[in-house]
Parts: sequence; C-alpha cells; structure tokens
Amino acid sequence: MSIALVVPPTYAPIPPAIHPRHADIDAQTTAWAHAFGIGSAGLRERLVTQQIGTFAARILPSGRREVVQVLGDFVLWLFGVDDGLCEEGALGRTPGALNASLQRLLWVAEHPEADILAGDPLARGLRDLRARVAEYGTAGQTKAWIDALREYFLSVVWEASHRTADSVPELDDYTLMRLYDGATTVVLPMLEMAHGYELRPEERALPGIRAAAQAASFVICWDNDLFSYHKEVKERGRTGGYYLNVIRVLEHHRGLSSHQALAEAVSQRDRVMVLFQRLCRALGEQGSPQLRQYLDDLGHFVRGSMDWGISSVRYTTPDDPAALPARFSSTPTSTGPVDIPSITWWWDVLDRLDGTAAHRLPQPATP
Ligand code: 3E9
Ligand code: MG
Ligand code: MG
Ligand code: MG
Ligand code: MG
Ligand code: MG
Repeated sequence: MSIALVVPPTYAPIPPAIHPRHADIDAQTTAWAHAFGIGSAGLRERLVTQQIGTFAARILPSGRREVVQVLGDFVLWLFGVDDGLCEEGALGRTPGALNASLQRLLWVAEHPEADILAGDPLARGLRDLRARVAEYGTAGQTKAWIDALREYFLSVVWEASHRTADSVPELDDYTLMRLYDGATTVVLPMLEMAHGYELRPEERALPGIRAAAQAASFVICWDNDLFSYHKEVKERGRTGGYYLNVIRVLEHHRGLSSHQALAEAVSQRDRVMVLFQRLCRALGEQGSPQLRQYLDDLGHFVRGSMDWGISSVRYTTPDDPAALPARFSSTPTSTGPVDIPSITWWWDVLDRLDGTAAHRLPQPATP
C-alpha cells in the first residue's frame, strides 16, 4: 500500500470560466452517450457521471453552443476509446490489433460514406461527430481534426507497445508521446470552430504558435498526470496492472520517490505554464484578432482542464478520495526552461520573440 500523494495547489495565472449553458450541455452529452451506446454498459455508466459535458463548457466558455456540444460528445467518445479500447481492453496489449481497429475508425472519419463498421457503436458515434464537425467547421478544419485523430491514434499504439512490454519510456520519449496521447491536439480545431475563425496556414505554422499550442498541451497533460495519479494507481486491477504517467516515469528513470517525482512534475508544469503565458503575451501584442482569440482559447483549455481535473468524480473518486487541491496558486514554484531535449526549443522561440523588437507576424497581402 503506497502513501497517498497530496497534490499541491498548482500555478494558475488564468481565471476560471464556464459556458452559461453548461448544465444542458452536460445532460445532452449523457443522452448522446446512451443514444450511441458508447463503451460497455459499465464504462458508460461511469463516464456519464464524470461531467464531461461540463468539461467542454469550461474549455469553451464563450463558444457557439452547438460546437461546445460537439466537443462534450467527442471527449466522451475519446474516453470510450482511451478507457474502453486502450487502457481497459485486450487491444491495449496487442498494439498491432489495436492499430488495425483504430485505422478502421479513421477510415470512417475520413470517408463516412464507406460501408464498414455499420453496427459498431464507436464508429456510429464517430460518423455523427464527423457530420457535425463538417457542419460547423470549414473543410480545412475538418481535415485538421481528422489528421489530429491520426496523430492521437499513432501515439496510443506507441503507448500500447509499452503496456505490452511492461516498459516505461524515458522522459523525452514520454513527452513526445504524451503531447499526442492526451488527445489535446484533437481539441484544437474545435476552438476555432466554436468561435467562427480559422487560423491562416502561415499563422498556424509559426514557431511561436506551435510552441504555444504544445505548451498548453504539456500543462494539460502534466496536470492530468498529477490529478489522475490516484485513479490510475487505484485502477490497476482494471488496467491489468499497468499505468503510465510522468510521476511513474520520473520514479523509474531518476530513482525518485513518488513525493520527489510529484515535486519535479509540478516544477516542470509550472515552468511550462510561465512560458505559455510569456509566449501568449509576446504573440498577442502583434497578432491578428483570430490569433489573439486562439491564444485566449488555449488559455481557457488549460484552465478548464484544471478546474474539471480537481472536481470530476473521475479523479476525486469519492469512495476512496484522492488528495487533490481545492484551489490553485498565484505563484509558480519555479521558472526557467525544462530540461527535456524535445521541447527546449520552446524557450529559444520565446527568446527570439522577446528579443526582436521589430518582430512582425506575416500580414495578409493587400490587393
Ligand atoms: C487523457 O489521458 C486521454 C484523453 C482521451 C482524454 C480526453 C480529454 C481531452 C481530449 C482533453 C484533454 C484532457 C485531458 C488530458 C484529461 P489519460 O491519462 O488516459 O486520461 P485519464 O482521465 O484516464 O487520466
Ligand atoms: Mg490514456
Ligand atoms: Mg486514462
Ligand atoms: Mg461547414
Ligand atoms: Mg491520466
Ligand atoms: Mg475569453
């Protein structure tokens, strides 16, 4: 029996917010899960208590109502895949077969006309989500969403290979995997759709914008690793004894105790949160209105994930409560770059943005 980890209040420079229709959105996500029969009956009964629609309402506090609903239903669907197929199911220990199943789902997302998986609840749910994404998004955003789904699927197969081998990836590989298998990148197109703008390709490709989006993903995923640690350790019975989060990675590869690993993970996420804020400030000063909206949306995604993470029964597990913070902190535990080779370029980008007074984002050509 391990000693319970007490997760401290983490640094939150972004204020909380929630969509005024959050209660309806949450109720409709529950109805959607039942209508499409997502997950086994047991998994579905758990998922519909976890306020996943409320989570969507926190991510998009001022988003278009219909798109917030798409996001709520989609996140529930993602948990149907992540919990049901990857973490609790037999496929999670057979990466090749998991990949085959996920590629079939991807085919449905890309070609909803295809006559496959007609009776499969996850495929039917995905067809519905695909139709709604195409209704509220542009063709470019629909493609971006499908491409992000492919990235997510690729990363969960990578994770399944570690589960199968009962291995723990090193921190740098874990980071690369986690920035996709946390499914944050599949949410990004919905931020745009919910506010009726579309980033220009040259804006999306800017190093600062890529770094800001990835930094947001990092904070969201590290926070999840802190807040879900108790659940993940506790659920080992359901997940065949395997779990993977940054605390386990730091314990395993650096020989840290769980308390030391927790402190190190908090320090990493605080450093990236500070970086995220600085990137947003530097980019926002010169960016287009849609770019400023995107940065604002990323901030709501980060803060909404924190507020949902400390309050959903998914993580609080009231029958055996997790020691989660009841509030957040206004100061970071540390600042400065995080020593993970794959991501140190984020700080180089910030230095360039801060150091280049004449820096200008590309503007649309004037006719
Ligand atoms: C997260 O990792 C798995 C995703 C499928 C969660 C779906 C949520 C989002 C798309 C928004 C991002 C929010 C996060 C990362 C919660 P993991 O560790 O399997 O999630 P768990 O809830 O089991 O800790
Ligand atoms: Mg997972
Ligand atoms: Mg999980
Ligand atoms: Mg459309
Ligand atoms: Mg987790
Ligand atoms: Mg706002």
